Parts: sequence; C-alpha cells; structure tokens
Amino acid sequence: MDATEDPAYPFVPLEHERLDGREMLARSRAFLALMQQRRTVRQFSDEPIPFELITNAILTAGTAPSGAHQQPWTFVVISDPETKRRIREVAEKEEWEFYHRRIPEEWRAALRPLGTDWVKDHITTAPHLIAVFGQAYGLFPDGTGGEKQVKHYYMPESVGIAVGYLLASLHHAGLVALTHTPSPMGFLRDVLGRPRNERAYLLIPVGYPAPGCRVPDIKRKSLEEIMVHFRTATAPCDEI
Ligand code: IYR
Repeated sequence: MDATEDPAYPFVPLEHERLDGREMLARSRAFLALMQQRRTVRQFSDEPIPFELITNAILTAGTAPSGAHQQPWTFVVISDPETKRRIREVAEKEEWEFYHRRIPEEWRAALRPLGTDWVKDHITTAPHLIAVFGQAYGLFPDGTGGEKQVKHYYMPESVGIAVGYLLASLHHAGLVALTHTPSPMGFLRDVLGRPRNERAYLLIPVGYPAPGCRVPDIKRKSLEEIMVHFRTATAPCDEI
C-alpha cells in the first residue's frame, strides 16, 4: 500500500480536461491581456457594487493551495460606515506617524512615484473593505470547554497566493482594489474582534474607480528581467 491508498484518506480521480493546443494558447494570451490591465487604485467611487462579486472573489481565494491544505485564512468584509470610519481613524493615526516620523529616507524615495501619503480616504469611500487575516495556528474547541492549538505550515505563502486569486477575481469582474498595508496593522484584529490566532495581513478596499481616477505611469518588468530559463537544445519547449 502506498501513501495514496490509506482508506482513512481516500483519493478520487482528477477532473481535468485536456485542451487543444490552440485553445490553450488563446486562453493563456487572453488571461495575460486581462491581467496586464490590472492596476492598483487609490481613488474609489462610493457607488455600490453587486455583493456577489465579493463573495465569489473570496470563494475564488479559497481555492488557493495552502500548506498541508490548512486554508489558514479569514476574509472579513466591512460594508458599514461606522466600522470603516473607526478603521480609517486608527489607520490614519498610524500612517501620520509613519510618513512624518518613522519613514526612512530610502523608503520615502521608493514610495514617491506612487504618490501615497497618510490620508486614507479610500477606507471610507470604497463600498467594501476586505480585511485579510492569516491564521498563525488553528484554534479548535478541545471538547472540555478549552481550546486546542494546531500548528499551521507556510501561512504567509498560503495567504499571499489566496490574495493573488482574490485580486485576479475582482479585476476579472471589472472592479478595482488596493492592497493596503496600514503599518502597523495589529489594530485590525482588535477593531474587528478577531481571535488571537489571526494576524492582519492586508486591508483591501474594493469598488469602482472614482470618476477621473488617475494612476501612476509606471511600467512592468519585461520577461527578460523576471525569467531565467535553463534549457538545452533537446529540452521539450515545443511550439504549437
Ligand atoms: N503603509 C503605507 C506606506 C506604503 C508602503 C508601501 I511598501 C507601499 O507600496 C505603499 C504604501 C501606506 O499605505 O501609505
């Protein structure tokens, strides 16, 4: 018996459709073109959005691979003005300190092209915020009124992949988002009443862009800059 034949943990056949080569290429190019259009946005409209776009994006994030399939993530959606206002208040207090006192010169220079500052009106303008939490460990009732901790593996990597899926889903649906990192963001756990095993990972305002929204004129690295390819003349890199 090999490790995939343990009756306690059954395996099922993979559902996989083998596509025609041309179809694969067409899909791959269309997805690339779609993702090339994605931009981080800081100016939001307060217009409401269909809420299923949020739940579908979260379900899509939940399809991400994770360490030992522990799915160590929680997505807290904030749609009420009072909670948004409280989050903005603390975030701006922290960001004021960051931009006026804590920021090293090198970091300030790195942020200059993005035009960011301590004012975070997107937190109250965007119709929804998704606060992403990573679970440092699992927390379960132990059956005797106490709690049992279960170690999680590769939490930051797992949550990062899930957030990538989330952002791709939102963009695919025609929305814009901002991967906001109020620093420090420990306050989010307190404001949102999350349990002690959860670590705030990102705060993501989601919505439509504000009319006349502008974004920095920045370029993406080329394939040559981001890919290294080990190959031989005989390695299988077929053209279709
Ligand atoms: N947390 C700050 C600063 C900031 C840091 C990085 I790295 C960015 O890519 C953008 C901003 C803020 O949210 O303004």
